[in-house]
Amino acid sequence: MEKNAIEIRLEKLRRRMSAQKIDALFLLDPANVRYLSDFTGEDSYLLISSKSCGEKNYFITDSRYTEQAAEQCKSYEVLTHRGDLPPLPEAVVMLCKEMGAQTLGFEKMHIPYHLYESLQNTCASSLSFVSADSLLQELRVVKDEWEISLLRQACRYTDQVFSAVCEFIQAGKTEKEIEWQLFCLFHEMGCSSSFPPIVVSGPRGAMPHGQATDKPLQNGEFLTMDFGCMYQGYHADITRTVYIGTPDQRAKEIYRIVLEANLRAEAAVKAGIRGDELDAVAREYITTQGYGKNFGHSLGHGVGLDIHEQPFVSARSQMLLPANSLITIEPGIYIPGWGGIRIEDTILVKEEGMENLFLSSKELLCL
Ligand SMILES: [Mn+2]
Repeated sequence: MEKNAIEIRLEKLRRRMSAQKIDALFLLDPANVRYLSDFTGEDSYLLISSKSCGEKNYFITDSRYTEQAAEQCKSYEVLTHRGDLPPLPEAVVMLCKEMGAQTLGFEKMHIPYHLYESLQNTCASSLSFVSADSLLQELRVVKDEWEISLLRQACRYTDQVFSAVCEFIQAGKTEKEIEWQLFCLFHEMGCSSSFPPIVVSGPRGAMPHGQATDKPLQNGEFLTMDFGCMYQGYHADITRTVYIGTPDQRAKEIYRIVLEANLRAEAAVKAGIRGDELDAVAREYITTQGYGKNFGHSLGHGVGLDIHEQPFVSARSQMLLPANSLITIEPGIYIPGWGGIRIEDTILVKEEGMENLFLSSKELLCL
C-alpha cells in the first residue's frame, strides 16, 4: 500500500461527512473496512469522526485480530471490545458520546438488523442514524493509481490462468476437473479465486451461473468458464467460451453475435456514458439479431474490492460512469436445450474510451 493512500481516503471521506452533516461513521462491511484501513481480516469495525468531532479513527475488533490490526492499521487507535471496551453497541455509543457526535452514519446495506436495533436501544435517542452507503460507494467507484495497478495485476494473472487452463481442456475431462485446475492455477499465481468459478458445458451453458458438475466435456459443444484471480484483495472477472471440436454454422453465428455485442459495447465506453445507455448498445444489437430474449442479465458491473460493486451497467442504471472506474462488459446468449455463450472483459473507463485489462483473445477458440 502506498504510504499516504489511507490518509488521502480518510481526508476525502471527512470532506463528504461534513457536507452531509455526518458526525461519526460506523463501518463493518469488510471491503469498506479494508478500503479505509488496509485491514485484511474479518469481524472488525471502524468508527471515524468528522473534523468537528475531533477527527478520531477507532478500529474496534476482538482479541483474535488485535495484533494484526495494530500492524496493518497505522492510522487507527485499535480497541478491543469485550476487552478494554464494553460489548460492541455500548462501546460505539460511548465513543460517540465522547466525541460529541449527534449523527451516526451507518451501512444500511450491510449492518445486521440485531446490531442496528441494539445500537438504537443503547443510544436512547442521543444519536440520529443516517445511511452512508452511497458516500462509500462514491469514494470507491473511482480507483486511485495504486488500486488500478493491483487490478491490472489481478487481470494479468487471470490471463495466464486462461492460457494455462486451455492446455488442460479436452473431451473426456469433467467440468469439475476443469474447475479444480482453475483453483490450482490461481494458487500457483499466488492468488486466490475471486468467486466460485462457473464451468458449464454443452446444454448446461444455458445456465449463466451454473456450477461445475461431473459431466464430461464432449466433442461438438461449448465450454463457458467465468472466473478471476483475486490479488491483494482486488478482483478480476473474465469469461471465455471455447469450443470442443469443430463448430457448426449455428455455433459460429451465435458466437459472432455475442462477440460483436461485446466489441460494440466496449467501443462505446467513455467517461460520462450512463449505465443504461451502455447496456442498450449490446442489448439492442443482440435484439436486432433475434436473440434479445436470450440475454436476460445486465451487461456488466463494477469491480474492485468487491466482485460486484458500483457502477452497475444495466437497463436500470442511471449512473454516469466516471473516469478510472472499472467495469465488466459481459453480453451473453443462452438457449435452453442448446447451450450458451458469454464473453466478458474487465475494463478501465477512461476520459476517452477504455482499456481492456485482459489480453486473452476473444476469437472463437476450438480445442
Ligand atoms: Mn462478471
